[in-house]
Formats: sequence, C-alpha cells, structure tokens
Amino acid sequence: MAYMNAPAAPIPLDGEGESRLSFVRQPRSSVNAVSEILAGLASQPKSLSPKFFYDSLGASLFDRITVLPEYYLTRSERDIFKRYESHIAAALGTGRILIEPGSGSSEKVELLLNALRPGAYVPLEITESHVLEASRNLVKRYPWLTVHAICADYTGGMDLPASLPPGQRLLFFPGSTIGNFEPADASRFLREMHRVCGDGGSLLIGVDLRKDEAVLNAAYNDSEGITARFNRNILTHVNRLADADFDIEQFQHMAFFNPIESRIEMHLESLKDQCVRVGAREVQLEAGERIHTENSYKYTVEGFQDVARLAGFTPRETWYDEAGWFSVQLLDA
Ligand code: AVI
Repeated sequence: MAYMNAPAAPIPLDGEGESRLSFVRQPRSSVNAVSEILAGLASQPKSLSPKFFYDSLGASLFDRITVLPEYYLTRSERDIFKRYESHIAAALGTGRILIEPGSGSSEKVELLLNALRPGAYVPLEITESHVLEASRNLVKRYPWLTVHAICADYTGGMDLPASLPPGQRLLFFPGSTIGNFEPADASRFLREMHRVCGDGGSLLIGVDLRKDEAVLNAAYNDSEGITARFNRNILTHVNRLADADFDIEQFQHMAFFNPIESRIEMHLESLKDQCVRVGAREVQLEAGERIHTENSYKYTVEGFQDVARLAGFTPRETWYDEAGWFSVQLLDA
C-alpha cells in the first residue's frame, strides 16, 4: 500500500494485492452541513439537499430501492452493461485509465472490468471506508488490476493526483446520478468531467430517459414504501447533523413527475402546523407545507447530448435497455 498523501491514520490492510493499491485522502470541503441545512429550511419553498439522504440507513434503503420491482433504473442499466459489454469494450479498447466519481461499492464497474481491462482504476468516493473496502476487494479479485483509491467529495471538483499513470482516460458515471444535479450544476459537472478526460478521453454515462408518467411515478412511489422511508430518513439524519427534533411521523412522502421541468420531484409534506427546533433556531411549518428533498431529471437522448455538447463532448454511441427506458451514452472529449 503506497500513500500519495499522508492520511491521518494508517489504514490496516490484510496484505493481498496491496502493492497494486494506493490511497489519497483529499481535504474536505469547508462547506458546513449545519449552515447548509439551516439555509435550505429558511428558503421559500423549504428544501434539503439530497446529499443528506445518505447516512448509513439511507445508503442501505437506497440499496433496497435498486432491487424494487417498480425501480427499473438499476436493472435496466445492468441489462445494458451485460448485453452490450462487448460493444462497449470494442468502442473503448483496453488499457484506459478508468476514473469513477462517486464509486460507492464499485459494483457497476465490475460488470465491465474484464472487458475493458483498464490500465488502472481510480474510484473517487466521499466515504473512506467504502472506497477502501471496495478497492481491497477489487485488487484481490482481479490480480491484474491496479487501483488508485481517492477519498474526496467529487462535487467540489476533481483534483486528481499528478502521480496517476498516463494514458487515455475513461470517466465512468453510471446510475443516472447526473439526473439529481440541477441543470446548471449538471453543465458545470460535465465541463469538469470533460477537463478531467483530457485529450483522447471519453465519458461513459448512465442517463435515465423521459417516459410514460405512470412508470416514472411508480418508480418513486413503490408499494412497499421503501422510497417513503428513504425520503423521511433525511429528517432523522438532519436531526443528528443539526441537533434538530423533526418527528418523521408528522411528515408524508410525496413524489410526482413534473412534466414542465421533466423531473421527478420528491417532497416531505407536513401533516400539521408544527414548530421544529434546529439547533438554536425554530422552523415553523404549516399543515400541507412541503420540504423539497430531491429532483431526478429525466432527459431525452437528444436533450442530454445537447447539454454534453455544450460541455465540449461529442456523442459517439448510445445503448438502450429493451424497453428503451434507460440509456448508456458514450461521449468523446
Ligand atoms: C441516486 N439517484 C439516481 C436516485 C434517483 O432515481 O434519482 C435517487 C433516488 N431517489 C429516490 N429513489 C431513488
């Protein structure tokens, strides 16, 4: 295990494959979670950033969402990777430096690793334990693979270590996470990915598509109520982060497709007039008032390509699942 920057504490490894694993921890952004929460709750309408969904319960509820019958996104994307693995590999060749912002447990990249045979894999993930565990597993399972793990919040920009190996880069951004960015932020992030791609680089990105509203509404209003738990859990997380006293029983999950903005909106609706303490402040909510927690934009292929073109990309190929609900797009930098 080689450290490119000195981490705060040594990270124990069990040895196997460690010479092919390096780790960098980038300084955390100074934006303070409590001020962000207070600003969102002071705005009109009230809002909370979707990043606060993901405490450990939120992450495991999201894992459960991905296997729900109504939530087609993960299944459709996996089908595309499986079905078009050889086409994707033929378009990209082997030996690329494969960079994945928000890599989580690196499950999706595994579907393509053997076919792409990257020169190195560079996962960027905000949760250090996730990126280390995933990277350790990968170097054990793929004896030919070199991993340069980075613990960083990629939304603040991707300053990659100069020590990364040279080579054509491939940015991998699956899951339609781009749909959770507001349009201006999506453009900014695409420009950042374009910069990181460099000369001869490419982007392979999963983008959920606009479709029948009933399909979309069902995907975010599942019959088991897991998405409702995921949405309401943001308040439990905020209670811990900001010393607040939200009673989650007093809020109801709402998710609906907004055709004008072409997005699923998630909100939490207050069931009564209530006063919630957030640290030293008080937040008043009227019965029926909503806290906006997430947008999930649904693009057309052409619409997304227009945004990507403005960021400097040239669309090369698009693969779809059988129903034509989800796309995996290959764009050259
Ligand atoms: C992570 N992201 C792509 C999910 C989505 O579909 O927008 C988050 C999610 N929200 C509710 N269900 C899933």
